[in-house]
Amino acid sequence: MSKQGTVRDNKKVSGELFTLTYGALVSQLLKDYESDDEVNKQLEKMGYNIGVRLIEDFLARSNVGRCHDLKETADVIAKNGFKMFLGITPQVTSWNAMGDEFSLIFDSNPLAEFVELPDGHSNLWYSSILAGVIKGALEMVQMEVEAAFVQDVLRGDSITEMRVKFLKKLEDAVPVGED
Ligand code: MYR
Repeated sequence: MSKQGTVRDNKKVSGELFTLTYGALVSQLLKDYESDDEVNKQLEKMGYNIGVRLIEDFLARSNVGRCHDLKETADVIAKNGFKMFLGITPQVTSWNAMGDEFSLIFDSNPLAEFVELPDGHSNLWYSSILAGVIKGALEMVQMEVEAAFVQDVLRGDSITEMRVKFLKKLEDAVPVGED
């Protein structure tokens, strides 16, 4: 096998392993918590904790500077953030009139490949962890947002869509002992 083939195969295997690992995490949460709502919350919380850490890595590895408006931020999230960590580029679309809310449409979702939702879990938002990642990462650049999936092909919707709403600009935190 060529070296290039091996690299591609390894990437595919680690992608599959990633999908399976995430599936195992969701399955475990479904056992541990009584309601889908609670599982959604847990996934979001985990994502938030990942996001607050991942942003540092993102800013260090990308050449992205400060964004001037939410449109720029949305593009950076889709074209740089998702590309860097998941190898996908969701479409940025459906801006509201105020320009403070947009959608990310996922044509592919590495977390959910070959996944079927188990019966009886119609309130589960399988990929909620990603909404949490966005919230956590943006909070670290002083932006409070709401983020949630509003459509998911796993639930029978025609597309997978995350809605992101800018809430407010956060003040820079004052380091402990310096206020
Ligand atoms: C700024 O204005 O300071 C730059 C804002 C950049 C925000 C980038 C957020 C990256 C989120 C990564 C999402 C990855 C999901 C797997």
